[in-house]
Amino acid sequence: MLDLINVDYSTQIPNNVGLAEDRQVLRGLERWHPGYLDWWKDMGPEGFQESLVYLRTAVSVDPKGWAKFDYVRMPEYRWGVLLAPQEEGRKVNFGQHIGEPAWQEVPGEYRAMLRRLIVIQGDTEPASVEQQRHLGKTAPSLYDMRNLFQVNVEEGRHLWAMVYLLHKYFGRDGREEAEELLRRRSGDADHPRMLGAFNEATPDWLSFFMFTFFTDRDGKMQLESLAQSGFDPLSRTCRFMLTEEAHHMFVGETGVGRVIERTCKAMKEAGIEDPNDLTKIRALGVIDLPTVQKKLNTHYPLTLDLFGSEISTNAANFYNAGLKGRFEETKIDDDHRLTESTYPVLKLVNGEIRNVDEPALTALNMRLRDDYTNDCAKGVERWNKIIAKEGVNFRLELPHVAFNRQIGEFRDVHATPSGVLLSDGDWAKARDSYLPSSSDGEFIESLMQPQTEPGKYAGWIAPPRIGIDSKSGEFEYVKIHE
Ligand code: BYC
Ligand code: FE
Ligand code: FE
Repeated sequence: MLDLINVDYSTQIPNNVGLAEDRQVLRGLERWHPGYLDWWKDMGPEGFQESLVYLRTAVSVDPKGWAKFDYVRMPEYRWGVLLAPQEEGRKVNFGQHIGEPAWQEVPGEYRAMLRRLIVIQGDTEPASVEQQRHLGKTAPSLYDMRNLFQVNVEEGRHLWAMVYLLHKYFGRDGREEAEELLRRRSGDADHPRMLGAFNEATPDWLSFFMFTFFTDRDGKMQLESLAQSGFDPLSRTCRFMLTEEAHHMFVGETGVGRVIERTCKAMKEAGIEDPNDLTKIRALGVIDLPTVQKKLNTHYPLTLDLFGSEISTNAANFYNAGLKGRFEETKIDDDHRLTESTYPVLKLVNGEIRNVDEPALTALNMRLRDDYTNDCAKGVERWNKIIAKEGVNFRLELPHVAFNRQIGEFRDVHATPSGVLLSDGDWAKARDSYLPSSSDGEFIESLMQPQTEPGKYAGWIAPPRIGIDSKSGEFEYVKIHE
């Protein structure tokens, strides 16, 4: 009898999908495994492959307790294939097949579309590990270093999740796609990762925290939409990935929160009231709030680009086919077909930014992006509460969606963070007041000195309120030389 909650360790690949009885898929994955380990050693965290890291490993998919914490050398991490338990009688919940039983096999007519969705999802996971591989060397504490590596090994597991689907359901072309996922490289001129944001650098820890706040949150939104899928194995995979994703966003939100807290406290101690007095604030060895805003201005638009064009026939086709739904699809009270309804889309009309009603089906990217923006805005308000509590007169804001975009309706225009359109010349003059300049970057880089003593934190970031797995702040989260 297959135990769908607990993980089977009898094969090299921990899983709850009965791999031991699925010889062909098991063999395929065992053949892929060495290439994965080579990739991890080449492109995973640089300089810490032999260190003992206090990591959580998924040992179950029981929501009441699925993780076990222990010291692990990262290359020995047990990356597993874990799907949320199958729901009895689950149906396709939207699109033209609404009401039909959810598919346990790939519907032939949707094979190409589904494979593409899975490959794009899979491609982002190793990309983020590549983008973050150099950050261990400048970690502000062992606690933060451990969180970085936790995120990294779980993104590795998310790659496994997609590779399992490719091997199990897509035969030879699935196996070829799985090979390609190990071949592309973030930022590589010849073999880049598929989506824009995953080819950008993550130069410092403030960028890492912004990335896990903003870009992992795109992960959340996309996974939520794919968790609605009528293709049941994809839905079950994404549902379990979402439980891990929560920690990644926690790392980002608390990371930025701790940067802000430290800056405000240092300003107060030094009697500095003006948040724009950069010279004095930077002399304290903390990151001024206007520069935090500039980092936010970098990562939010890059992530908005990951939602694709506002108007997209791809998105309409994914939905119609029952492959990719809306955020919280089953909680929405409408016909779940969207053939008659409209959705307001922000567009550029005769040089003005305006809301235009568009067919809801083709506006699904815009809708998901709006849901994402709402989710981000709540987090930004929690940051603003920290600033207000420290008595500093400053607010962080999400820039307007027309600001600094590469994809969609606003890709060819320049706009200020408040959404006023600018000429090319005015943009060139104003750019460095909106986005990090090279001197801002150099200043942040100058702060990125490692702090590897247990219980100590770099001067630009406050300690966390609580540790991981109820451990104390003094706990040695990474034993670097063991
Ligand atoms: N960069 O109709 P359009 C995560 C392409 S993050 C480059 O506008 P569509 C994670 C597009 O592929 C979640 N190319 O967009 C986070 C299409 O190409 P083709 C990842 C882009 O298809 C942190 C063309 O432009 N998962 O998990 O409706 C750490 C026209 O496309 C971009 C997913 O994204 C871009 N930004 O929507 C670790 C879910 N945007 O077909 C992990 C799966 C668009 O003409 N993906 N293009 O060659 C999707 O649902 C959709 O592919 C997208 C794009 C939402 C990404
Ligand atoms: Fe992921
Ligand atoms: Fe993530």
